Amino acid sequence: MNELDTLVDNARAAFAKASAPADLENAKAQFLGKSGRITELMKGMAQLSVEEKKSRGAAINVAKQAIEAALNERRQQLADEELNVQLRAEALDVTLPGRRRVGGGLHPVARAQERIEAIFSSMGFDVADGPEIETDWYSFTSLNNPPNHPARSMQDTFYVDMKDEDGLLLNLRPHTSPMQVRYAQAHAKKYAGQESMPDIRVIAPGRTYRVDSDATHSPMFHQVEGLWIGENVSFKDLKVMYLDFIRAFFETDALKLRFRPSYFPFTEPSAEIDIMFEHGPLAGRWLEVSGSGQVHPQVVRNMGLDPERYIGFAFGSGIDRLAMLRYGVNDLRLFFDGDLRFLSQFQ
Ligand code: 2NL
Repeated sequence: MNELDTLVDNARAAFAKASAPADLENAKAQFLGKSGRITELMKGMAQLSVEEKKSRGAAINVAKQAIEAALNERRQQLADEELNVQLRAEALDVTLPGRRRVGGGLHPVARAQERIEAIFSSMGFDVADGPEIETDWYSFTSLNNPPNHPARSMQDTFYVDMKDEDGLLLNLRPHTSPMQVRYAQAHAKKYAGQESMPDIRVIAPGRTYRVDSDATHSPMFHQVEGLWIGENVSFKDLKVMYLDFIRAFFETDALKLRFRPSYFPFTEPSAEIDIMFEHGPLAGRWLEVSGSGQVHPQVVRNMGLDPERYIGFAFGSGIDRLAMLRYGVNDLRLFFDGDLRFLSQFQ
């Protein structure tokens, strides 16, 4: 084998040994670089005759082209290998099982509220929803609260640093009654001047706020109030309606209802509603579940209705408390801590 063939073989071997593009470029310099073997051979032709230069030059060129071809081949090989490594690394296993989404669900208080809405809807009640930031008139005056009533105080009600048209601070509604007054006003206006008006049957569920915080009180809580106003509505209707509701809510007829005299400025007479389960862990104890009463004539007037003609009954229950009784929760704060160990039990 002549010297040039050996040189080409050596170059091929050196390129084959290079396992990365940088190694290959180093190997290239040894053969094709400025002071590489080919350049050296070219320089070595200086003393040769013109004839000899011609044939020697041609032979060196053949060797140079063979080395360049070997270099390009190896470059392509390395590039292919690199691509294959990358493709293997990025390969998708389409047979892998999909990632499951963590299941969410409704908060127990929201579930209780949805049950309440469904039950009252089935009994022909509208569900009304409205502002949580209220005026002094809707939260207090319209409900017959005297101007100096303690409920109006900063110790009991949250105020917003913004005034209404009367120059009074807006409040975070301490009950959902304002929404019922708004609903009743709209109803009265709609039928004003007509011979008769269909009964007002509405519930107002939602968030309410009071300055209060302990194991049984949260500064934000949920209330549902119900209102039924017509020309011929009585305490009997309230009692039957509430008994139907509470039996549907707890899914049992084995419970008793009791009305206990009480006082609210917006109803006269007023009563607390207690229930007693006949079976189960809560059996045998009277549990207070609602306030209620005949809507005070002044409140009927504030709704835009004639209290000589229209009479009404109302109740107000805590949704959080109903949810606690239904789901057997003993501390109200669990509802508002956002602890998934607690919340996920309801899914
Ligand atoms: C309570 C007391 C009650 C009402 C709410 C009401 C609403 C209007 C007019 C008259 Cl628009 N009354 N609501 C009546 C009696 C009691 O709730 O302590 N609930 C937890």
